[in-house]
Amino acid sequence: MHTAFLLSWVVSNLPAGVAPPVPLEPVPTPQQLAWHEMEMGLFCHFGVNTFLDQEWGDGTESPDVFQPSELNPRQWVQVARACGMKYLVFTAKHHDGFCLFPSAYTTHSVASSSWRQGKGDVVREVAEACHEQGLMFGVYLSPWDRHEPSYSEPSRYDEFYKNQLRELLTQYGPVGEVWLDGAGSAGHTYDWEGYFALVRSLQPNALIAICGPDIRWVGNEDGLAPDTVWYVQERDGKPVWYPPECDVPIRKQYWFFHTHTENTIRTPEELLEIYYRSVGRGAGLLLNIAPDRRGLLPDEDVVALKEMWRIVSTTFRTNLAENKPIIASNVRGNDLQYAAENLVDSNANTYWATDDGVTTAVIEVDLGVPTRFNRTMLQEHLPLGQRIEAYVVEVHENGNWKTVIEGTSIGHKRLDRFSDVSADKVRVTIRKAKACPVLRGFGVYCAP
Ligand code: FUL
Repeated sequence: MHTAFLLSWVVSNLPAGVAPPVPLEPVPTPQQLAWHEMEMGLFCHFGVNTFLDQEWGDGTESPDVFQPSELNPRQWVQVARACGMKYLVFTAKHHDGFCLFPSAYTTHSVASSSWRQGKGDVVREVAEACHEQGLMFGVYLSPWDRHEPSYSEPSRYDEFYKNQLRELLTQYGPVGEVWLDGAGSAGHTYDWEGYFALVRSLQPNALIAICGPDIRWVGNEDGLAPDTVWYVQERDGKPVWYPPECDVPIRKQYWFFHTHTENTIRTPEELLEIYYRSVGRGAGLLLNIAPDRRGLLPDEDVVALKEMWRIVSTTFRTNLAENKPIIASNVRGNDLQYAAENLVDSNANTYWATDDGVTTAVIEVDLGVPTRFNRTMLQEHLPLGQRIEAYVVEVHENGNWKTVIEGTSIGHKRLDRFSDVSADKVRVTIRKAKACPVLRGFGVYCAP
């Protein structure tokens, strides 16, 4: 008999394993889960402001000022991809109302510009570049519109806005995120529910962010999440999965390109700090690099981002705990399926879990020899909900256990930094959890 056959016969006749933990509701939608995996996206603010050295246009700008000389969104997407970004959000219309696509509902658009004799469509080029190169494409369509005359009549404006949404969501292929900015809208009534329903019907996989129900604004424009990040939030009186996205411009204060602002470009070290305090705290990072008047991402900004990404990828290239011996104080049903080995196997789909009711536990990795490191990474298995509330990381150095980190939430990813240690063992104690902990990954790294 073939061994392969024998093996499959044995496996298929094994008793069914211990049941997985019951999901801790609410849990993320498949689209939110996929978004957590993306971690980082590129925000691109581009429009009439780019050519006028301004941040907020008032809607009186002439479409003719929009004259990119070398527009090439493929370059934007290449940069994003090379720097670990998995999506791009583009300003199809900012507060000035100027549409970067030839909307049929207004004349305030690229169709009225002498640029490419009114035949240009920036949204199309950005969407195509994203789709070609495998980046998720997202749109920013400012609800606040300072040009559109119907804006003063909310119900008429709602129709106008929905028409523009429909254009963007039906003519440019898959749209993965719709970014609904709340700026400038205080006191105005929008048919938000109607907008959401339209997005759901036309692009059921699109995440509706900020004023929408799928992704929340982190609450500042510095790219920083608080140290403790809870995905479950109260919205309309109901607990829902509502993870934060940190949006931040690479040039301090400037979402759009301005001349003579190179001195405001954040340094690679500052960008790294942002990375640790957004992605490293379980939030998403949406970093803005504004295309310049050529229609390209400026070289200086790209250099800073690339250097930040080089440091991140060098740091996290080698997981010193990978496939090292690991033990746990409790394994669900003593079933191999939930073994602690799953934490260091580099397989994102397997996880370690404890028995129901066991909300404190320890895992310990044996590195074999004293090993230098200064970073750890923890990841929860989010399909079963966010569970862990407090944990401690200790290292075994010169024969003694020493605490290096006392943390709270983990979520999709928690990166912790501490000064160099030289330890032969490292352990993580889960001190408090809302239900039995379910972790999918643990990493130990040495940043240069
Ligand atoms: C803000 C806007 O007012 C800024 O211009 C920019 O678009 C930023 C992302 O959101 O609310």
